[in-house]
Amino acid sequence: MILARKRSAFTMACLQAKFLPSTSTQHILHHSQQKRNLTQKSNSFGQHNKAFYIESCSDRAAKVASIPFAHARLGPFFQEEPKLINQFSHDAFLQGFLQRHVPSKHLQKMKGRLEQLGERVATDIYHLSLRMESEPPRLEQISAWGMRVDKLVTSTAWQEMKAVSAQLGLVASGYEREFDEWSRLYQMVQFYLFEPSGGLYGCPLAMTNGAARSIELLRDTHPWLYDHTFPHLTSRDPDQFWTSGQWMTEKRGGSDVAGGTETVAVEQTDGTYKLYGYKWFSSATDADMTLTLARILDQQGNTVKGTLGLSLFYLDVKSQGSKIQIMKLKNKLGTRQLPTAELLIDGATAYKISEDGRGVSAMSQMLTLTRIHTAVHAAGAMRRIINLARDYASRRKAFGRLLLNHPLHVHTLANMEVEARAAAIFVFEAARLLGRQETCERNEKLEVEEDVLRLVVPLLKLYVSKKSVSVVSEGLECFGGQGYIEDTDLPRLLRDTQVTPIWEGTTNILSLDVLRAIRKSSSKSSKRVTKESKFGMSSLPQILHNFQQDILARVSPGKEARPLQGAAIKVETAVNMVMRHWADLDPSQQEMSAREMAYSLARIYMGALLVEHASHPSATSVDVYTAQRWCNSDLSLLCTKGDTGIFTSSARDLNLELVFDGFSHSE
Ligand code: UCC
Repeated sequence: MILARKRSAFTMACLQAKFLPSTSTQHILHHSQQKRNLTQKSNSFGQHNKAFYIESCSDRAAKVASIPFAHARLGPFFQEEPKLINQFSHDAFLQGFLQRHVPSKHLQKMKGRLEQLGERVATDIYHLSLRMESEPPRLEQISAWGMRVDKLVTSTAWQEMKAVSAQLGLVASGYEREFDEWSRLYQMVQFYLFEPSGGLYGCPLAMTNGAARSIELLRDTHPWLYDHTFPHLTSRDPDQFWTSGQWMTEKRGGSDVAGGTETVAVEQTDGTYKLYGYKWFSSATDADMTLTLARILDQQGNTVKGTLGLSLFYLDVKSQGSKIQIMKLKNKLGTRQLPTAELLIDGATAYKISEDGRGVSAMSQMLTLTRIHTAVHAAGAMRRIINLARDYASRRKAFGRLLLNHPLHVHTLANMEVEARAAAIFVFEAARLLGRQETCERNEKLEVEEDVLRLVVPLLKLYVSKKSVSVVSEGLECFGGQGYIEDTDLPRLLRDTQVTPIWEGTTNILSLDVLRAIRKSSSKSSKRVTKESKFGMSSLPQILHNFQQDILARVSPGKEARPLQGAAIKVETAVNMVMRHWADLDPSQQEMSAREMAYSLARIYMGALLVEHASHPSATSVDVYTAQRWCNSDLSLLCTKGDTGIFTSSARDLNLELVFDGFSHSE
């Protein structure tokens, strides 16, 4: 910049002193600013000036070269772009979490590997994802000679990402269990770093991870399935590695699986089944295998309706030929790298791997994994945009100062940072709890944690996904107009995170899943907590009771530490208020307020995690400040909104009137 200014002053002086009258000098500079080249200038100077200029300027080439606008025609100022640097070594919060939880015998090895991954996601893996974005999959349905081929064409970058994923052991690390109960935590941290640079390959990997866990659980009952698939799903060898699909969604609806699944399974004499149906949203159409739901057709040609009619099937996709036809590729807002398709299944051979009618239950393990993955993707997107925006704040000057010297800008970034940390700790804790469920000996503590995890998974998925859209959107704003420009690769982050509140269960569906888990727990009367507790709840379903106790235990040390006392008490007060409020609602009010209930539980849980983190001896003042900021927000939305009377039956009627005002509707 300084050099350019000096050069510009020098040119001006030369021109004024030696060659041109000052008006002509102004003329030249004016035209330069208009970004025209010198050929154009000679036309616009007029014949007199042109002749004078050419005759007088013996060393014209040198002079021309020194005019700042003449060479590049772009002007002298270039904004430095935000730099993507090692995504692990600069993540103080993540490192603090690992330090706190992972025993020293594992920590150094784990950190060493994550350091390497943090570098690769900022370099070669990221570059691969850019190619994946610019070379989206396409479908060749008819060959040049008129044959129906349904050929899915993916970019070489997509295929390379499969190999990279296998080599990194992104799925394998969850099953090798090298880090014992912290293996899932390690795996999800790998994904946390990988997702924003993974070109959506995290989607097939999520489903593969879910399938691997489902099949691992079937090891004793279906050893042939385990032996045939598990080594491939968890392989680090790119030539051996398989991915899996998760075919749940059909034309009649993505959420209402029980009501919408039309695919039927016809038993064959050899015990296999032939499937017939139409899958509306197959996310990784090039998967090697899939798990899918279907209804068994009995001898009379009837099926059982609802959940009880659904069974789970294993299907080897690659060997089906024309029995699986790709009808079309989906044209989506984001996740454009992913070959998402509509599939017609016309007699594909499949194997039943659940009891009759237990398909949804058998698939729930897979859902647990893919929902955690979705939240990891969302939390990773928040981290990435903030990292870039933070870097940019140290490079971008506006109104005479770097952005980092504008308190309003930094205040905005700090708000985002608190959300991102809360999301990250939520994800890490869910992964830690999952790892414990999978590897630790069962005892009372683990049973309580199982209840907590049952609630945590939908809460995590619904809250973090929803929040990521607003945080990433805010992040784009931090770059001004550049945040809206495709070449920067920033808008992709928003497009690719907008999917997270939608797939794997929308916000409302997951809020209802929370309600379903609570009600299922209530119906187990033997486990119902009926004693009056010191918090005044007369009968809280066991799962909520366990959740509440978990929260209270986490914030207890914080109550002893002065700077955290206020935050800890806020969490404690909120959880008690929410439980009391919820217990007073009738079933229809509980349903209507399910989202506010879920938001409250999620925010309380995140508050408890941040307070717990900040009360650890190794915590920093930033950890304390993060917990304080989080806990100063509304943690008990259910009560805040409920107290306004918004969940009453009259409010329900008014909602209908408001929404359909001026719009006639049946029913
Ligand atoms: O496939 C899709 C796209 C894949 C992309 C993956 C990407 C991952 C991203 C990675 C990052 C890059 S999307 C498909 C999305 N579809 C859904 O998520 C479905 C949404 N709908 C639901 O979640 C519903 O709530 C259903 C289908 C789970 C509920 O159906 P039903 O028929 O009403 O089920 P029930 O009757 O409530 O539950 C049947 C059994 C019960 O067990 P029992 O009979 O023992 O009481 C439930 O407790 O299943 C059990 N169950 C569960 N268990 C149901 N849900 C769960 C659960 N979440 N956890 C544990």
